[in-house]
Amino acid sequence: MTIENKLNTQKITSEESYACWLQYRKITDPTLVEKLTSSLSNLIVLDQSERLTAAIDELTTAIQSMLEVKPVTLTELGEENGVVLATEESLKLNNIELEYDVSELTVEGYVIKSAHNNIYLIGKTDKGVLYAAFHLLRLVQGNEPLTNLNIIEQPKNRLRMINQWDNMDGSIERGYAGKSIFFEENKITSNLARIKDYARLLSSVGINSVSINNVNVFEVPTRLITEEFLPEVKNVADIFRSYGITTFLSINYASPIQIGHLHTADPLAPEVQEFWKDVANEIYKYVPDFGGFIVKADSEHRPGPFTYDRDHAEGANVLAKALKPHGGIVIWRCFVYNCLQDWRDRTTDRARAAYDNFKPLDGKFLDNVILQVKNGPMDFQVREAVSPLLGAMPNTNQVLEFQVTQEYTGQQKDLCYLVPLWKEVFDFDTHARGEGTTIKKITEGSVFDYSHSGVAAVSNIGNDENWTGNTLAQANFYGYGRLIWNPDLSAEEIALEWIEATFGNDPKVVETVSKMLLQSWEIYENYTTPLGIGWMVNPNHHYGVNVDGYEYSVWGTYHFADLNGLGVDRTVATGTGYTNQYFSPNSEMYESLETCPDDLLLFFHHVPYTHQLKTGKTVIQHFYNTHFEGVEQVEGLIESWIKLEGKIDKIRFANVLERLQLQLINAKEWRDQFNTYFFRKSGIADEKNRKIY
Ligand code: GCV
Repeated sequence: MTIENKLNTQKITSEESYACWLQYRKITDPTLVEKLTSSLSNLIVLDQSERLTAAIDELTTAIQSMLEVKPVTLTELGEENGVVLATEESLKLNNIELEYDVSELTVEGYVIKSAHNNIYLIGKTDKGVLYAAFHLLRLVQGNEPLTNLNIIEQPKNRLRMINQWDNMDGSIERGYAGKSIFFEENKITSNLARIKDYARLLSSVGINSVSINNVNVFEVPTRLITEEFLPEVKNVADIFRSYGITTFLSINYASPIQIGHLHTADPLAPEVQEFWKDVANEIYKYVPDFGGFIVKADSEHRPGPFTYDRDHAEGANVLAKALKPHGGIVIWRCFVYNCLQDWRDRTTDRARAAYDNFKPLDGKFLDNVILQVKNGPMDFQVREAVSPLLGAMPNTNQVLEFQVTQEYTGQQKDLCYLVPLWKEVFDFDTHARGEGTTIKKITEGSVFDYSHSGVAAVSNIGNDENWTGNTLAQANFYGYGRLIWNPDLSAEEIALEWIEATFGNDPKVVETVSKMLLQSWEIYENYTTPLGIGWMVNPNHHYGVNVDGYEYSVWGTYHFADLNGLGVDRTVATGTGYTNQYFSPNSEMYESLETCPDDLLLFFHHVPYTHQLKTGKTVIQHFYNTHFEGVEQVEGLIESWIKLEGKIDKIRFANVLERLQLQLINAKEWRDQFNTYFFRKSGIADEKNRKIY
């Protein structure tokens, strides 16, 4: 039996599993309860809107659950003190003076302020008020006393998006937490309550956009943009809107042929342009604030403008023109490469593809097009170089793409907290405008004059009771939202917030889970593919070790291992020339064997097994060491978790333990197959004489 079939997905109902970080557990300390009750018993809401209703609902549910008091909702300021919810506009109308000029807030910003014996939740708009309400509840869950509050928050990134890869038959591409919550049997779900709970979770961490269907759009979902499905898309969009979230759809580039019955999808054909205009007009009748389209074109067998000898700017602009009058945008993915390339030809390099395809088009896209670029040039490996396309197109809007779903990082069986990886990407200095041009500054829109920028990521949720399959993978969902709101938050801070909201404040639980999360990326890398080698996964499903594996490596392995050495020579001097896609001094740093960082060594260079790393170890010895250590570390994770028995409810405890045990099987398989393979290739024994099978 393979590991992926061993998972005994639990169908046991558990409120804690479902609630994620919105547990709102009862507060037991009587002094704290008294203080909080006096601050939170009245909710005074000075405007009316769907989002303010959502904020009031959330506060009411949470306060009732934590303090066992149902707060009273009032609509004007009077004798009673409490939590005041207001926008900049209503603050003015009510002549309320706070020691802060609210007009300075950006459009989604908010202030939480103690003043005049009230707690003010003030947003530039009602969206900010909703975010402020979630922030206040985060403080209460973290046992903060709520005195002298003076918090000013504005998101650093404008677009903060989640991409569902959900198919309309209910399956999810790269989904590891059950079926889709959006679709079943080629229809949109009737379980709108679950969509609402998803919207609450997204909004609580500041995510403001969602695309609900897979970027690989096949037959039925192609029709999502037609009258057949738009009434139900509207229902979903209505829910998201009241939580400050804009709805997008992925489209099939061949729609003019498939649903428009035209003979072409050529973006320059007038009838195709007409088709897209009509589609846009129809969509906006149902969803007046529709966000726009996500497009995967000319990649992995998907149709695109290349069929008509058009470039991607021509391809995207036809859609952008159709959406423009309605305020919509096109998010055009740069994951464009030829998956049937022959890898034995060493001048061919998949890593080069995004830059080679898009860099020459800089400035040719309309201003409501955003290019979505994966964080690495390959495909969400446990470690890759940062994509050189990010920052290389000063005249074209860009959005960075992460993957929260753990396709190549353990598939929510193995523990892998991804926030430290994302932070490394954000902090990478591209040098695009000299030193200090970090990725986070580019996505924040402070380097180039972008009209749109931000971050998107592939979701990791499904209809499992706990949303993410592995309870601890909820930390990635939470962490993604919090980090893209503010990329300067640390991975530790985010982990602590998540743990306290999810499991409570027991110091032993907080300390243990935090340590487990923070070590987990390194552990996963240790027993899988260190030194930037990547891949070596089973074809198609991508879980578990396969030394020569991966479906698109039929032309030869991705790692080029032979009797003498391994790694991909991406240098200008002797390899694919990829290092040249970086700005100086990164290009020189990666080009030279001396300065290339060890953790990306095999991503950039082909070296002998005896090559000495900066630690003094050889590559082969490093391989043996990390693989033995990785397995021991997983055993350590299990020991740590077992010590929490009784401190965490049984269902979540068992859920994580079951996954950790599968992780151990996986880690051992990786260790044994990986070490054996390289021992046989290199003929070099482990200097510690450990058993290699
Ligand atoms: C949605 C990788 C994944 C595919 C995914 C693709 C993409 O190749 O394995 O499942 O397709 O990336 O990002 O479009």
